[in-house]
Amino acid sequence: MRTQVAIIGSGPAGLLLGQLLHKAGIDSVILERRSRDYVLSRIRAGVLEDGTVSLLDAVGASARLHAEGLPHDGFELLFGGRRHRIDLQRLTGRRVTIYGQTELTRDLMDLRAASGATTIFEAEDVALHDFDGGKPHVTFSKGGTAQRLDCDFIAGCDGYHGVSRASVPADAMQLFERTYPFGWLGILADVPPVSHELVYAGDDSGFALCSMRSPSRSRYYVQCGLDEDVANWSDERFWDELRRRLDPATAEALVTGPSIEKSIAPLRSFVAEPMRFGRLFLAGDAAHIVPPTGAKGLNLAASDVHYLSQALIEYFNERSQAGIDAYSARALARVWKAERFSWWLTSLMHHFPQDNPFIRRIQRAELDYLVSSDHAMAALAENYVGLPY
Ligand code: RFL
Ligand code: PHB
Repeated sequence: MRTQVAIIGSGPAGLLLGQLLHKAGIDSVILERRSRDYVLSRIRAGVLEDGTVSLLDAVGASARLHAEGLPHDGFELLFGGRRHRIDLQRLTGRRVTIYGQTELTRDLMDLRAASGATTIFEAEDVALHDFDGGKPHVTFSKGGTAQRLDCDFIAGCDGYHGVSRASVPADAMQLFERTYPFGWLGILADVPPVSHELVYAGDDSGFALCSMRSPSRSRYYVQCGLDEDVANWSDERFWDELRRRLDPATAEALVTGPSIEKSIAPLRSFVAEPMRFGRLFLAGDAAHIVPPTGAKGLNLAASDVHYLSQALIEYFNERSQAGIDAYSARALARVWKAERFSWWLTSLMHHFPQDNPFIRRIQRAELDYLVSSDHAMAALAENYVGLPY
């Protein structure tokens, strides 16, 4: 089998890259380790920057997003027993859109299937070869049969645990990492959201987030210890803990019901540099992870593949290496700003076990400052809606 670009992974990064290339007449094959249904069962991101929405517009994958997604002009910070609104529209003239990653992935998969491009699900033992030379290829097996895919380039869009980054010699890469001493316990439930906008709560009892997928489906999170077992969290225990972290009026308004998904995600900041090794490019979670507090992970995957598709289009259409040579530095410049923002918001809003009362007072002073200064709020807002590409 031969293609121009072998894409490893059919998450948002791989699927969006495939469509951006397809629009430009560039052929790709996606190799995905899991089944289609498995990929579509993962509950993840919910907040899209308008840059991400524009990319989905550009590939024609946004009809359902515009019909069913929820445009949000602001969000709220809850501390000191009060909710404070961050007016994104007033501060930046921009907004975000609430649309689940699962739905976005489904839209991109449907579009890819309709375009006739090849996706091979349940591709086992994917291995990357000769990406340092001129003849890269990928081997894998499907249903027990060994196969080989020859290509001009490999795009490693296979997430944090994928094979692409692991194929790069350790001495060719620098890793930057911070782990946090807590995780997020998340729940999805078919109950109306407690508020029409997201509420980030950072009060004395620990962080909580009230988010949503639709006017009838809520997504809630509470900060939890890394040693917590989801099996010990009944729905009742979760709702009690969430109520404890909200102000009385919000807690009173909370509508509870049976969960349809419950899981714990550890929080991590991670960057691998560079994002290109010869004819292999890394994009999305394969190259970097942010803690979810800033809602940046999926949006960074989108900006990476925007830069990467431009570079590849330039190469195939104009035979110019310039975009390819610039890819890693261009992508990393935006990645590091989102890393900074996500680290900062995580540090501001969470309880760290080692924190002493001094740090708690500093966090509170910063939150007070933030909601009293338009300059500080504007800095938060412009990062939240997404820095320019
Ligand atoms: P993905 O989505 O992990 O997709 C990678 C794909 O590669 C496949 N794969 C392989 N395929 C072939 N061979 C192998 N050896 C392979 N190994 C892996 C995997 O099966 C998978 O299908 O990475 P991608 O495309 O880079 O997308 C990144 C986003 O998924 C991620 O950054 C976001 O979900 C992060 N995130 C959020 N991002 C936002 O922008 N806004 C949010 O509101 C937001 N909320 C979140 C989040 C992530 C969370 N979790 C669970 C980590 C909330 C949570 C709780
Ligand atoms: C979500 O809805 O899953 C979500 C929203 C905002 C975040 C993180 C996750 O910051």
